[in-house]
Order: sequence, then structure tokens, then C-alpha cells
Amino acid sequence: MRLITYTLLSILFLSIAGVSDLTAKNEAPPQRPIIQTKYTADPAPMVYNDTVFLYTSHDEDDAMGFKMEDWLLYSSTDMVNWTEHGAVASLKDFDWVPYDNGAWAVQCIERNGKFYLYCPMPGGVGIGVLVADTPYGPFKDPIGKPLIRNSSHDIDPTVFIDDDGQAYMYWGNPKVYWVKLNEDMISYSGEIMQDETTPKNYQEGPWVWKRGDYYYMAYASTCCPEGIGYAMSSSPTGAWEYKGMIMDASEKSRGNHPGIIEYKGKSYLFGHSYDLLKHITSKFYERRSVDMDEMIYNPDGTIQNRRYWSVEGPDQVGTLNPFQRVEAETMAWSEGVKTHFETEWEGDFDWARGEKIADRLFVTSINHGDYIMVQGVNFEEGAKSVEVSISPVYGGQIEIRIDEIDGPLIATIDVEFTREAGIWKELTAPVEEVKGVHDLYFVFKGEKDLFYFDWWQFSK
Ligand code: FUB
Repeated sequence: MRLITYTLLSILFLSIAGVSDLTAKNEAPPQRPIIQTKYTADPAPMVYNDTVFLYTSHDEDDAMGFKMEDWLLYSSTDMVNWTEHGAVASLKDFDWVPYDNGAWAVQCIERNGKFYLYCPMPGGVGIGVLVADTPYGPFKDPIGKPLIRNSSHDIDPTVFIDDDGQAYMYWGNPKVYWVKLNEDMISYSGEIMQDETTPKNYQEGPWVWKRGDYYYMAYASTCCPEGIGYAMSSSPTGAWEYKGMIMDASEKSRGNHPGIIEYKGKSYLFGHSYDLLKHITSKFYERRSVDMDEMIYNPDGTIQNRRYWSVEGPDQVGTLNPFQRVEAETMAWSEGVKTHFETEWEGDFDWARGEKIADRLFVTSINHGDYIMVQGVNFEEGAKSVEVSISPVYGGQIEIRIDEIDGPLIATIDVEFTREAGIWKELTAPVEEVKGVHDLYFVFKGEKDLFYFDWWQFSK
């Protein structure tokens, strides 16, 4: 059944993508977009301490139009395995925001050890700022009012700090506005300016960065569908000269929104796809997905064009260490599963330990045949056992396989049904010989609602 589903999905995806060279029988399904457990949009990647922190907006699972209440965080150190950290901020963090649907495109930036999250609220409500001591939050509103309230088009803020320490914020649809931020990052100086050279085909979603002597502004470009265009300048305040499309507008997509970083010597472009939605329906809803690929500069500083996201995605940079605790919500690809955050108050009492269960984010909605794939796991000289943290529901099995969903079985963990719902346990199983680097598949067997899955770790 799963294979039939794969084949149908492959045919559907490949015909949507117009990809002709990947039609071989039994071809693995495209494992894109990068996040499968939720609908995500408006990527805002930030590199801090050798980790990529990816802030996104969040399209609810039942969204028809925009239904966006909070902002999510994911992280990666290898650009293929992404760990979810849940919702790090929401509209509720602003006392002055009059609605609970309008958590549009944010950007987070670090300065002097503090993390500033710039949050637009559409409809003329303004752009707010939240501050935290860590990239994970908790984020608080330090000013209790909008940082920017200029027009009814105050959306899509992007913040850039130049080499001389001057910070700039840019935003707006259908014109680009900008202002100089003060060093405290929660106030500004001087007038709000409307950019006179709002670059060709600019729609919204500016993203500004510097490379060498050049300033770049990427943005959602052309409409509709939107691709990602860019302009260059010799100054952070323009004039901006249109240079072309980083990613073409594609019928496979609708809206777009760029985020661009350099990480471990490579450049990456993030933006939108609708491929996850298209896996379940051909109807259009605002249920977007963040996707990404490597971005390549030409020797003269211009950027190479790509038609759409590749099927294979970027190369993994580095490997994943299985001998440290890995959150179950770390994955390169998954099918069927969802994630859930439970606070100490909502969680059940752990009778075995006599204590309340701490806040945790874990994998839920685990049914027969679902699986999680973690890419490029380095077992070095081998592993002897594996431990998993599980909360049983009806019970079942985790088959741990390598390289393919039906590849060699290296461990099996039996999870028994228990009447004491909500109990978390650590279960251990021996591991068959496995050496070197492999993709790791956690394949779930049983009937339905098998268990919740919090983390896993191998031992030597
Ligand atoms: O996600 C809501 C809005 O859609 C964003 O603010 C725009 O950039 C577009 O992606």
C-alpha cells in the first residue's frame, strides 16, 4: 500500500514538477519540502554559533486563506536534518495586537548577545519587536507598542547590520520603506524613507544582505505566481539595480518569500513551495511550505538563476552524531507523523518518578507504516544498543532500518500497551552490526495511535 502511495505521489509530484529525468520505476518519492509535520512559510534563516536557526510563519493545517497565529523555529547543523523547536512567539506576546490571526513574516537577528524578532501585523497594526536572551526565546515585548506604524503596508520587515554597526530595517508592499535602527535595536532615528528605486517587479518580502562590496536585496518578484528576484547596490540605502531572478516564478507555486544565508562556506536560498499541500489535494489553500537549496554566485557577484527547487535538495554538510540524545522531531523526511508541544501544566503526572512531566515537544500521530528518516548518521565503528523515550498509547513496534525504508533492520523496539496513559519510559534494544554513515529510518508498526516519541540515542 505504502509503495503504491509512493508511486502515485511520485507520478503526481513529477508531473507537477515537470521533471522528466526522474521517471524511472520504483524511484524514491521526492523528499521535499524540508518540513513535513506542519505548514510553514516566510523563511527567516539566521546563523548563530555554527547552527542555522530557521524562523518561519505557520499556516494552520485547516487554513483556507491566511490563518497564522504564531511563529515556529527549526534548527540544523547539516542543512538536511531539521529539528523542530515549536512555536517560539505568537500574537499573544503583544498586548496591543487586536486579533489572533495575522502572524506574518518575521525576521530574527542577533546583536550583542540578544535576539530581536521583528514581527509584522498586517492591516495597519504595525511592526513590533520581541527580545530574547537565546534564539529559542522566551521572547518579550520590550516597548509595549509598535516599533513601526507608518502605513497600511507595514509588512515583511528585514533587518541588516552593516560593517560600521549601523542597523537598517526594510519592509513594505508594494513599495520598499527603510529606516535606521538605533543600537538598542528597539527604536529608530531619522525619518522613515520610501525607497525611490523600489526595484523592478518588487512585490514584498525584502531580504537584505552584504557580500564583499555589494549590497543585495532579494524579494518576492512578479505576481502571480511569485518568484524571487534581486537587486544590487553599492550602498545600503540604494539606488537598487534589478539584476534578475534568483528563482523563476513557477506555476507550481503562488506566493514566495526569500531568506538567504551563508553557512559553512556555501550560500542558501530559502523560499516557498506548495508541494506538501499538493500531496493531499489539487485545491489551493494558503498552506505553504518552506523549501531551500544551495544558491550560487557568479564571479562578478551576480547570482545564478534556478527554475524551481531541486528534487534532491542540497548536499548534507557534515553528519549527524547518533551517540548524543537526538530529538525525535529531528528529521530529513517523514511521512504521516505530526508534532505536539505539551507544557508542564497540560502534561500528565509521572507516577513512576513522582513528578510533573516537564515541557516537551514530541512526535505524535504515529500509525502503522509511518516513518521518520534521519539522513547521514555516522555510526563510526559501530553501536551496541539504542535507547528511545516513548509514551505508549495502543503500543506497537519501532523498526530501525538503514539506508531505505525496507533496508537492513538493525534494531526492533517493542512498545507495549499500558493503561497508565501519559507515562514516558526509556526503552532499550540491542543493535545489529552497523558501521559508518547511513540514512536511518524509524519505521512504525502496529495498528493506529501507537505511541508518542520524544528522543533517541545510540550507545557504543
Ligand atoms: O505570510 C503572509 C504574507 O504572505 C507575508 O507577509 C508575505 O511575504 C507573503 O508571504
